[in-house]
Formats: sequence, C-alpha cells, structure tokens
Amino acid sequence: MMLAALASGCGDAGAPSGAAAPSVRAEPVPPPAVSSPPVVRPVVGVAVYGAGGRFEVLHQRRSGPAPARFVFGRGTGEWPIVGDWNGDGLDTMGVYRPEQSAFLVRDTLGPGPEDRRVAFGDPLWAPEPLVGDWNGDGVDTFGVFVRADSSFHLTDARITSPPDYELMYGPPRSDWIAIAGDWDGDGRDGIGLYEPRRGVFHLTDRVDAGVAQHAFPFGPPASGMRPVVGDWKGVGADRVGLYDPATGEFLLRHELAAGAADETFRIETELRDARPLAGRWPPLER
Ligand SMILES: [Ca+2]
Ligand SMILES: [Ca+2]
Ligand SMILES: [Ca+2]
Repeated sequence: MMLAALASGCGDAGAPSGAAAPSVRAEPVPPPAVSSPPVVRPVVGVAVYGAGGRFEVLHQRRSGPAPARFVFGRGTGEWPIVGDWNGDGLDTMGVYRPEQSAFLVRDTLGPGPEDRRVAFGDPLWAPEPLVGDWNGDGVDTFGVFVRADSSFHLTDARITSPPDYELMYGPPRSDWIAIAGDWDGDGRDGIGLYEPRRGVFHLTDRVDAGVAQHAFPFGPPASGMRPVVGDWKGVGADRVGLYDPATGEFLLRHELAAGAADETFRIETELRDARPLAGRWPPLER
C-alpha cells in the first residue's frame, strides 16, 4: 500500500509539469546547516506553596530566600500543581479546585488568570490531584487519586474527557501520598505512593498495572515531611525528595534506592505548612 501510494504521488507530482521533474534526485538531500545553538534546558528548581495561594520559586537548588514570588488561584482551599501544560519543555504552575474537581493552569510563571480550566474526576470521590505525561508526548495532563479505594484515574487529554487509564494501587483508606514521575526515563510518567509512617516510597513505571517496580525507604519515618519529585540529575529520569514544612529544608535522593540524601538545602520562607513542588522553571513574568 505504501509503495503504491508513493509511486502514485511521484507520478502525480511529475506529470502536470515537466519542468518540475529534473529537480527530483535519487541522492539523499543533505540536511540544512543548523545555525541555532543547542537548546539549553534549565536545571530543575523547586518551589513551595502556602497560605494565600502564594508560590515561592527557587530556580537553583541552593539555600536562601526565593526571589521569585507570586500568587495564583483564589488563595484558599486549592492544591498547587505543576506541569508542562503546553509542551515547550518548561514547567509552570496551576491549582486544583476540589469542589469542582477542576485543574486551572497557566503557561507562564507568574500571576494572572488561568490559560485553561479542565474539569476531570468527580468531586464526590474526594479526589486528590496528580499531574504527569502519561503517554510521553511532552505535554503534562491530569489525574486524580481516590483515597477510599486507592485508585488512580488519569487522562492524556487537555480537555475534559473520560479517563484513559484507571488502576488500583496501594492500600485503601491509607494516609499514603500519591506522586507521579518518570522513574525509568522512558519519557512516560508512572505513579507512586509515599508511605509517611515508614518513610517508604512505592513507585511504578506503568499506569496499566499496579505493581511496584521500586520500593525503598528514604528519610526519617513519621517525620511530617512531604514528598517531591524531580529530575535532579538532569538525565531525563525522575527521582524523589522530601520537604520539611517545619524548617524549609529539602532532602533530595539521586537514586531509586535506600540511602542518605544526596542534596540538602533550605528555602528561607515565612510560609508555614507549605507544600513542595519541582520543575524546570522559565523566568518569572510580572
Ligand atoms: Ca510549558
Ligand atoms: Ca502527555
Ligand atoms: Ca517512565
């Protein structure tokens, strides 16, 4: 079929205009010279989110105050989310509004209205938001974790739609915290759970079967720390970390294995009980 179509296409192209035929050569055409410099991706930075809908962003993973600060969302009763909503390779913020089960996202880093609002999941499930590139097309989309049955419901669509993946993973009605990341570096995000009381991460590379490919303890058990996910080494695969909301300290692990933190630093923030985030941030736009 393909050969026939190609032959037919060539014939159609050459037949009406004899002048066009000589330009068709059998030799492969060399690619045009590349003049633009290679794209340099920013390092993965971190951020915290807290009272009043305030984001504080560290572009570099170093101790100190966050120079980039802004408010997004209505300020109360929302969850912070982060993702590459437009596939430009850079991560920006959003919020999840539980009573509508709606994701409000913005493509630039800074204050302003949302660029898109997508309802996904049923508010009656008491869902918790999740973000990932489940199909590996470079665009992050949405998901929800339902604690009652420890089920994950994920979509590849950027508009309101039924789930593309649904799976049960982890114990029902637990206090475990759902996360997402590309643990094996194949371009597609898997899911995971952080078990606070034992300080154990349970991670799976697949969103079509609930089996943990990676399970390991990291950080002190029952510490009150919150999990955070990022490509700390810049190699195209995500790793985990912890954020201590009492001290502002980040502890990051470079391997999917038990061991001490490979990186520690502290964000100087006045936000109490803040939630951690990580991403490749663009510059702040006011
Ligand atoms: Ca983006
Ligand atoms: Ca995607
Ligand atoms: Ca993966």
